[in-house]
Amino acid sequence: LKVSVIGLGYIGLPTAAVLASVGHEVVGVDVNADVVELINRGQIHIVETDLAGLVQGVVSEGRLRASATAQPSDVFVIAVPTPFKDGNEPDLRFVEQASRSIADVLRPGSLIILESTSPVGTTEKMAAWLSELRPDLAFPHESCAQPDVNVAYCPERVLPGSIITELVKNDRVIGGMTLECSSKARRFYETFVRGECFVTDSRTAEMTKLTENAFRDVNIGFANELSLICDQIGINVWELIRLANKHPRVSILNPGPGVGGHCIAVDPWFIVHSAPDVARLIRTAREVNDGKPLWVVDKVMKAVSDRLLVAERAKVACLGLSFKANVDDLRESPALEIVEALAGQGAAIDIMVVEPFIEHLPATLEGKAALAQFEQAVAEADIVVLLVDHRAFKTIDPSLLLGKVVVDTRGFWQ
Ligand code: SAJ
Repeated sequence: LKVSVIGLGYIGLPTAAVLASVGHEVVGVDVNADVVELINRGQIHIVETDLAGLVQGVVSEGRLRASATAQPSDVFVIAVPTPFKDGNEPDLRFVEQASRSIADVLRPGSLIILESTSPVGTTEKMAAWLSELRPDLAFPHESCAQPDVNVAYCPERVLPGSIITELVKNDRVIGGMTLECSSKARRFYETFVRGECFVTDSRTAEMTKLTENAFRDVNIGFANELSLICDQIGINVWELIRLANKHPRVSILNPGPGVGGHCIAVDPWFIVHSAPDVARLIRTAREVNDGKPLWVVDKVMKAVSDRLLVAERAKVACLGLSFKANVDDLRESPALEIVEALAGQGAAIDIMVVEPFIEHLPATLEGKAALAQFEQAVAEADIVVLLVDHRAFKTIDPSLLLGKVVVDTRGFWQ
């Protein structure tokens, strides 16, 4: 099939590459000219396991190419961001732009699939926008069971760091606007997905995606709340969770410095926004998780104050900046939020940041912290703050930590 993937980010690019690798003729479309040029040279702009080789292979074989404009295709997969605008409402601007960008090249028989995490009703909205732009084509809606163009929602569910594997292995939920839309979309996914494809309507599929991430957020919120309680009453939360999880029906997640990334820290708000009066637990979990970075900052600042009683400056090594282990992604990272807050304290603190996945500190930390090498930073520090459980930090020589205050937000060295 000829497939256009709109948006070549963390989801779109791996999806385009996998589609090309199973034999589809794929055009990746992105508004960023640098990204288009880079991909056409067989290179990539993100760090993701096995992605570089895959893209290089399919580009050199001529099965994937990037373009700034959409091309006529059998299938259009839309994978663009859906931010939560200024913390107030879902921002569908990019879905709208993507719809505009494909409107001209649609033809009878085209299948459009939205993969972006979206508030319930977005797929219907997208069909309505397209219908306005292309009055000559019949789009699916309540009174049109036999549309010219098929529209479905099929959320991505892949875990950053394992995207290529999960794209193929995971089950998919496919929500067509009509039964025909669902079956067409299902046949398309079955060309590269080895998991099962479950069919439903578009609204249920949209809510399924939001529910999955809200479920994880609520469960991490539970673990984070436990960590605050345990800290207050003097119990080791890691030991507690390990023991509670010995129960056959208990499976508590890990407390951490907060919840980051552009999915779990954002998507539950879509649910809260659509049903604010009843989404109480989901909202509270968001608040608990969003409060955790400041709690960590307070812990570190307490250690800093103690140090400043006996020394002129406190040296703090912050281990990790990314939003989770073994990725380079700093979006909504609680680790970054914590380091920025520490750097803004105005106290006599020297901050060393260790982040193996980046070469330069983000602009917000420039001149306020120094990028350092792991062992050296730990050796020099008075206070060591473990923020991200990167594999590279596991093999620490325990003697390096002797005599230092350790704030291990992930229970990594327990
Ligand atoms: N975290 C904890 N404790 C845990 C697990 C995670 O503090 O026990 C933190 C992480 O450190 C990170 C954040 O939560 O800051 C989110 O990380 P994650 O690994 O749970 O999830 P993401 O954001 O990388 O990917 C999620 C996945 N969703 C679910 O697991 C339900 C993925 O399958 C989705 O495709 C992705 O969101 C998405 O794009 O929506």
